[in-house]
Amino acid sequence: MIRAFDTHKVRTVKELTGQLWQFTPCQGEHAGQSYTVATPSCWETYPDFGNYRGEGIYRTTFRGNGNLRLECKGISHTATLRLDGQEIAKHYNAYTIFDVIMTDVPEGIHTLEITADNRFSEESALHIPNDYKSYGGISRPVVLEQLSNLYIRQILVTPLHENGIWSTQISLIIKNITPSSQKCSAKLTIHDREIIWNDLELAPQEQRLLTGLLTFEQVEEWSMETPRLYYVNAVLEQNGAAVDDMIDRFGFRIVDIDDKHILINEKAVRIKGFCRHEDHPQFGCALPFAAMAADLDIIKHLGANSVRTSHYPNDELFLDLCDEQGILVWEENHARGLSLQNMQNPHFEPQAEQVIREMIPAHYNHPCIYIWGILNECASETEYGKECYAKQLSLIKELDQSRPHSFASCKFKTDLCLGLPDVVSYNIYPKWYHDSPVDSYLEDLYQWIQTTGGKGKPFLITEIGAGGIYGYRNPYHSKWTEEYQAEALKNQLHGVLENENCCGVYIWQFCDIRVEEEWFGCRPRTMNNKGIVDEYRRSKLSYDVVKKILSSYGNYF
Ligand code: ADA
Repeated sequence: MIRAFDTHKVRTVKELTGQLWQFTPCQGEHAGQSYTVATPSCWETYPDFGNYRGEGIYRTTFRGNGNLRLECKGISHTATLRLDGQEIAKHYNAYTIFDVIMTDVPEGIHTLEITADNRFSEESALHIPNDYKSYGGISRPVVLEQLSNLYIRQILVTPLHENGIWSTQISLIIKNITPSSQKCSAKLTIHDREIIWNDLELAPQEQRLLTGLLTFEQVEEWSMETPRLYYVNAVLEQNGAAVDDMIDRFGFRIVDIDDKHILINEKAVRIKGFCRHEDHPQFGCALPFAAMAADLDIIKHLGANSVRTSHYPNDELFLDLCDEQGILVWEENHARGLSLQNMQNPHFEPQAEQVIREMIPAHYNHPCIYIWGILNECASETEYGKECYAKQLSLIKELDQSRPHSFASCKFKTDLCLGLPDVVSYNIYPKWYHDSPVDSYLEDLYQWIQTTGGKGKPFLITEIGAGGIYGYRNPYHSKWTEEYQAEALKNQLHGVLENENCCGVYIWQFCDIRVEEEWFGCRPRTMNNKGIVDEYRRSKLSYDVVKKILSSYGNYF
């Protein structure tokens, strides 16, 4: 399953994953041997490859000809693509979509090779040994599309609501992929409205931006309670015949902030969420649809209304599910805990910027995303770091003025960047990493934030939690027991949710996850054990405690 809906009716789309490919590791004791594996998948789930760090070549064949578009939704973490032995694309980062256009492909059977590489090196500034695993493999779908002479590259729909009237600002990008000029017309439809652009002529290889505004009399809003989705359908025609199309979904909802709250359609929402890694003992980071849906069932059952995609852009199919179920999403670019030295790696800024430039257009239309985050717990206590934060936050605003932005800090009273984001967000661990009383710790931090650029901004706790090893229980409730975790979370959640200065909370974290031995080998089980459920989604004692507390608070202030 690629998406929760068909994104094309005219353009033919064929998923190349969702079947067996050949896999050949390039290093290690099995180098050069060929295996038959299901895709999408991570090689850490194959026998003998549980800890393989290196390159792996995935191979498949397909019949095709003419103009083709290949889209990779996620190759972890560095990809090199070859068609019939010729390199056609390279891409860094496991969590963002990339594509390659191949023109005039001769008729026949073609061989596609995708080399995935999950090694750490100076060239990889974002995938580094960390408190989550950089898996290896084809972790999200690979799709082959048949194109004509022109195609639709992107549709962005920005809902507007003024004087009680809903409208949508449209931007449509089309491209001529031939060496000759092409005449065409374009039509875009939403609900009972349409825009037509006639008599277009695109020069060879020209990319054209088409814009427009549609106004509506009667539409239903998207909200957590009534997540009403609408389709946007764009078609390109040449000589009266449809030659390409694109379908996407969006919702009529507006995100705003005031000096204390995040507002969805002018209602102050109380964020009650979980930080969630894409991680599973059976699938690595390549969770199939049913596993994603099962995670969301648990999250809803726990009384939560939001997910933070810690610490990278998520699979768009997961976002489709959040759209359909009214679950708010904080999505963030890919970074966790990068030090000043990490941020001074010359590859850091271009790689972090690339993730933002790929994440926002690809996920722009999802109504569930209410905020963009960057650079979780990076060096925001340094002047150099502040320059990086400022550049990336302004890039987000350049790409999307319809949503607030933020970043999750762990720098307590040393952060230099709180004047930059729309929403001030902190990761705090009273009762875990330090024994401070939650209430006074939180109030002390909030008062300091008022003096250092955070005044007049919503204040969000983006992480709070404690470790609890599944099955470890004792009458002393010692640290790492399930009892200790439940008591700490009870204390922490009441402290945050009863604080009138906080607009909400994300619990760290939804489930236990694998961590890199290279750095977090000290963690028990080489796992981050702060999940409310363990890696197999088995409830810990904190599950019922968290459910009771979250369920006792409504979605709005
Ligand atoms: C940080 C970090 C998380 C995780 C957490 C923890 O806040 O953002 O990714 O590492 O600490 O478990 O300590």
